Amino acid sequence: AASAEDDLVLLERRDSGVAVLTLNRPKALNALSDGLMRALAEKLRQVDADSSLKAAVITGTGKAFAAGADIKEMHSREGYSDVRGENMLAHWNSVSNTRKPIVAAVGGFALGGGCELAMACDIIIASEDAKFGQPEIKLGTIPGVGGTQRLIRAVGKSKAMEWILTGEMISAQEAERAGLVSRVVPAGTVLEEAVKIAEKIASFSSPVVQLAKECVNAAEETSLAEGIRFERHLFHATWGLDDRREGFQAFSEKRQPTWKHR
Ligand code: CO8
Repeated sequence: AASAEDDLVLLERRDSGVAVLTLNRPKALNALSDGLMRALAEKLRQVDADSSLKAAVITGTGKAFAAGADIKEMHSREGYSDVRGENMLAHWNSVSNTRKPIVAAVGGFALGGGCELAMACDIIIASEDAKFGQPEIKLGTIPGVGGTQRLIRAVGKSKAMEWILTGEMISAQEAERAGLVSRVVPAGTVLEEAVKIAEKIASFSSPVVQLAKECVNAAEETSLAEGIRFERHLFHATWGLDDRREGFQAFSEKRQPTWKHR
């Protein structure tokens, strides 16, 4: 049965194998309430479990991708025992735990938890009107769902420190120069551009795509030598897949491969 919480994130299944997840609390600039994050976690679980879906796009509505965690909701919690007791932020791991690739299509504000959500995705495409930032310092707190860890990996120490310690907003163009986003596209086209990338990814063998994603992500957590060993194992593992055989066969026969596990 559909609940009100369900509507906080809309899931559209496209025939191309791409799921479009739309954050849908426009009146609050898609502030990421507990309910919204629970709905997002549930929809991502559905995407991972549905073999007809190969990749996902997460996008916002109107003026915002997401203007942060829900400040009013968080403010209602008093003290450490409240936030720890409720395990505030528990649903956030669902994004990085999703095995299928996720493209963030960011238009408007991606602030605080919104910037952290975009960074938990695999690729960020920004509209030219996108604004990123970690403004928590202005509220007397600090990023709480990966911002301090993911931003430094994305843009290096000096920029990460400046952005986190000043709380200033970052334009799409600066985010692209710094390597936070992979490209900037004209306003109004960000969702379709992100979907195109997701469709390209969805056209390849799904298990192979997921192995590649897992490998790239391992680089953020391991030493180089360990990461290279991990990569070698997964590379060898592709020899166990029909699709690896088909890809090589198609090349030698000068034809397009037909993936079994699309
Ligand atoms: N939380 C709750 N409500 C919000 C949020 C938010 N993060 N952002 C905007 N809203 C609400 C506003 O209160 C307003 O509601 P109402 O109409 O009822 O007054 C509505 O959305 C529209 O917003 P504005 O009128 O402010 O729109 P403007 O265009 O004037 O301003 C801004 C847009 C600049 C984005 C402004 O809304 C703003 O500064 N928002 C807050 C940005 C921010 O500080 N984000 C960081 C939040 S802290 C955080 O994310 C910590 C993450 C780690 C912990 C995660 C815990 C779950």
